[in-house]
Amino acid sequence: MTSPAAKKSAPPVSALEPERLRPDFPILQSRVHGKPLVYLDNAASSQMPRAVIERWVRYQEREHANVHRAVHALSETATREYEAARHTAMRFINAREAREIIFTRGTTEGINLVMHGFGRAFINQGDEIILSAMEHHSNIVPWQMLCEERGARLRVIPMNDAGELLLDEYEKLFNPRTKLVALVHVSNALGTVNPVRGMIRAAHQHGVPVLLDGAQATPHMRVDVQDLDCDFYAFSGHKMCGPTGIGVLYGKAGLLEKMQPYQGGGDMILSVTFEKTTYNALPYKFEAGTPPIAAAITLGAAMDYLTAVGMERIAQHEQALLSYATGQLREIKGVKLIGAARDKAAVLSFTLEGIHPHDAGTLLDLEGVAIRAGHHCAQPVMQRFGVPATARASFAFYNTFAEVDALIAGIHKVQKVFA
Ligand code: 7TS
Repeated sequence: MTSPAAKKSAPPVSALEPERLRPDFPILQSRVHGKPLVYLDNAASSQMPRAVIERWVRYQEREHANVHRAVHALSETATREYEAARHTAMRFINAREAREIIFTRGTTEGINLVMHGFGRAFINQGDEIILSAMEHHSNIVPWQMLCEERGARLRVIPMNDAGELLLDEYEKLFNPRTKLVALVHVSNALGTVNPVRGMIRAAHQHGVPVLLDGAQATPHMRVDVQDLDCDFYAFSGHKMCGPTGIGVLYGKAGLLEKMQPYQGGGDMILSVTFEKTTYNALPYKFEAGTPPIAAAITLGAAMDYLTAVGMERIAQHEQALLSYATGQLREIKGVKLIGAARDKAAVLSFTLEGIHPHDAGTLLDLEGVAIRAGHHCAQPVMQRFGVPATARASFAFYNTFAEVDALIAGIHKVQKVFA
């Protein structure tokens, strides 16, 4: 079914040709409620191509052993592949050294690691942490916990009605008590791409380090931590065609070295006596216990896949999807877009007049269209825009213009049901 709006503007042509990549993704061939799956919940988690799935299988079938301990051949293979994945991650975000790459469980754990390792060491009574009004809960709650423990406080960068941070207000928040800026690179609820490079420069002029939450950036654009000059960068594997249970925390080596370990246990030590333990070198100091070996190696394969497709081409195609979908949504009466930043990733948060986002999501699902409805773990964003929840369509490079049409047709159907 094609909507009246869809007929008006022909889909643009994209250099990426997602139709050629889609056969790589077994799950994209599925049907849901008898309809072809239109997967538009990529900000929550993206899908995995066969080459990445096969990397997991190959590891389990032929390479599995514990890492960094045994002298036998399998353990050496597993260790080599695990460390190769670290190097892949280093190249993917252009870190200087492999020891600046710490494998974590995901963005959430990466931020919590910085809270424990950096926050507990350097943030005390009366100190301040700057966050933005569009943070995901995972970049709010850990800092709130630290503030409660230490008697520190949060300062929040406000945003305008388009969902753009007010940079003048940001500059005014700095004072000698400011100890950290913790900032989302790309908002999951609004799609806003924050001008982080300039914001980092401003923080550094005050001698304040910056942690970026890159969960929604690494799947969609080329990220260069040296060019950004961020001090920490956290992201998740499962949003970038990798598995769940794995993510990366990048940190500048000089800072990581000054930090306390996050967890204690095996692998993170050099020597242990009942009197004293000395810690291992980076990055192992922050990787206590048996790491998620299979997941890390598979994430390396996901990064290789994305690199082969090309991050620039991915960004360009997703921008074309965004502009096509935005144009179509704007033409539907009763649709209100939440988030209209000039620099935006392919996330469309919206409300439908008189229809709860959960009802819209449930009805769209019956059409095979998977979106997310809710507060997107960003309740302060919902409060800022005066809505309890939004419906959110979020795109990946494998999405097509025809899938945008299916979303639009689905929305028309939802409105008809509620009319
Ligand atoms: N930061 C941002 C900006 C996110 O979008 C998410 C997950 C996280 C942090 C946490 O990542 P995790 O892998 O540690 O869970 N965002 C979403 C979302 O938008 N819908 O589901 C999860």
